[in-house]
Amino acid sequence: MKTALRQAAALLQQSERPLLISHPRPDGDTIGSTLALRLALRELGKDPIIACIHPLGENLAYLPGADQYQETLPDEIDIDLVVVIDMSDLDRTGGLYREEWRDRIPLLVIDHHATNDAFGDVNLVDPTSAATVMPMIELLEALDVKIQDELATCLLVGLLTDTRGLRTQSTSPTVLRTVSSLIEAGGEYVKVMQKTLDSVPYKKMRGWGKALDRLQLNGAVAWTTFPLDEKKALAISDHADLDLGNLLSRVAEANITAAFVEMRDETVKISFRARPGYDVATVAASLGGGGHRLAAGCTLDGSLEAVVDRVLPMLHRAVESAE
Ligand SMILES: [Mn+2]
Repeated sequence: MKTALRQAAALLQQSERPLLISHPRPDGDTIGSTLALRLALRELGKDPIIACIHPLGENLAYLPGADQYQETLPDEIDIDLVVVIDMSDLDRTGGLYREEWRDRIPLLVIDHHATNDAFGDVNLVDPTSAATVMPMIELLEALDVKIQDELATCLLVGLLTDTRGLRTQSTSPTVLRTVSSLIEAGGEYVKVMQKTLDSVPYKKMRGWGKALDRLQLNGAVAWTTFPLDEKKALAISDHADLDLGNLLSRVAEANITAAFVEMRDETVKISFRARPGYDVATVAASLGGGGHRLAAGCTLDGSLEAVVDRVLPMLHRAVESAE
């Protein structure tokens, strides 16, 4: 980490026009970390470009600099460094990264996923961190940037979203101390809680209503489905995250939950959640997906019904094997 930190800081110091990329279906960590780095680099007199192939949700669009995001990049682009943020492999740039850059422009990776395969020229990756925000803070300190006000708010967003409001297993004393110091530095904790975490667009909540109407519980497995026609009726796009996985994870009687969402390309996207002591990573991996023991996912071909029939027995076996 220490060498990577020094090298990462050096890359940013040498750069004049870095391109910062956030991952598709952007969450608070990729956006908060990117916007914080953008503010820091501007303070250092640089001219960073920020990009993400999908638009930001309303719960992130209020952040400083959010309106500067580009969804596509011009063919001719004048950059001297690429920084990819909160992603474990290059596919996660959603196609924004160009292979032609590989030999001429350095690639800096800032991330916290255990599955990160160190695909950059410099990899500032800390798999023990609750969010990418944590290595980002170390980097900003190495760059001698003062963390305060708007910048602190951006960092709070990443930390508060990746810990789902400080309730995940990753919420360590260090995380809580970091949140405290970000608040002391002028980060707007209540605003982030209100605007980012406790803010569900009306049509998304209507979607939850439909999904919850179909909620089923069998033993310790709870699940629901979200068919494409309902998604279309509510004008919910495929990249809009319904976040059903986290919603279902709260069913008290369930140790494993699954949300089956029908996509426009005739696949079904599944979000799995497990209570501590149970494991959905193995199920997801056996279906070609990935993730962590407590939160994982995959995408399968087939009709909603067929996929549900195929996957439910696997979830019951996962419950049994943990007991
Ligand atoms: Mn993250």
